[in-house]
Amino acid sequence: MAHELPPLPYAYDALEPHIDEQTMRLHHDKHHLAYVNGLNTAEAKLAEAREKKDFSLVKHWEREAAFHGAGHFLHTIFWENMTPQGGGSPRGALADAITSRFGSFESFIAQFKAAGTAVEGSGWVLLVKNVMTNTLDILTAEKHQDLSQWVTLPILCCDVWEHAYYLKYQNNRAAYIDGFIQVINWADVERRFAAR
Ligand code: MN3
Repeated sequence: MAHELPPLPYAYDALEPHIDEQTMRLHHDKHHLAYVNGLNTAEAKLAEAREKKDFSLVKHWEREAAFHGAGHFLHTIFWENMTPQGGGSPRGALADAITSRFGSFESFIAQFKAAGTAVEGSGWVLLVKNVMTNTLDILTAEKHQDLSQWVTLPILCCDVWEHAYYLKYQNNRAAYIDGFIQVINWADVERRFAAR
């Protein structure tokens, strides 16, 4: 079953002025689509390799599957993590878990922003739930295929690759993260936190 590019859950300009329409069109229609196509190619090549029992290129195609697969799945969460009615703060069990882990919502936001700003080069800052301990952490990934803490699930993903913000924010990634925080769909993050 081939992977498909999921449609955005809102219009391309719905997150203005925080995330601009042109960035959303390029980011979703070009960048994300490239990950979907790359993952499908990698999985087809791996299936072909299994069929032929020729794994001479397995390292290459597994790396491709990691790069494009991580890109596809993290972007899918990233779109749903945002909403035009976003911002504010979470409620319920997620709010309690954030306070328990980070001291306060304000401390969480401060650490999330500091972590995202400090990522070297391209990558992600992620709020993750450890499914073994049921606690939260903020983790960063340089690029994204290197994110390999297997017991965690990304539930809030902020793309800090330059293509996510450069047209509007240039080198001011911190301001972009501020904008992202204004459009977070906390109901979606709460739903992801509650799921196992
Ligand atoms: Mn991206």
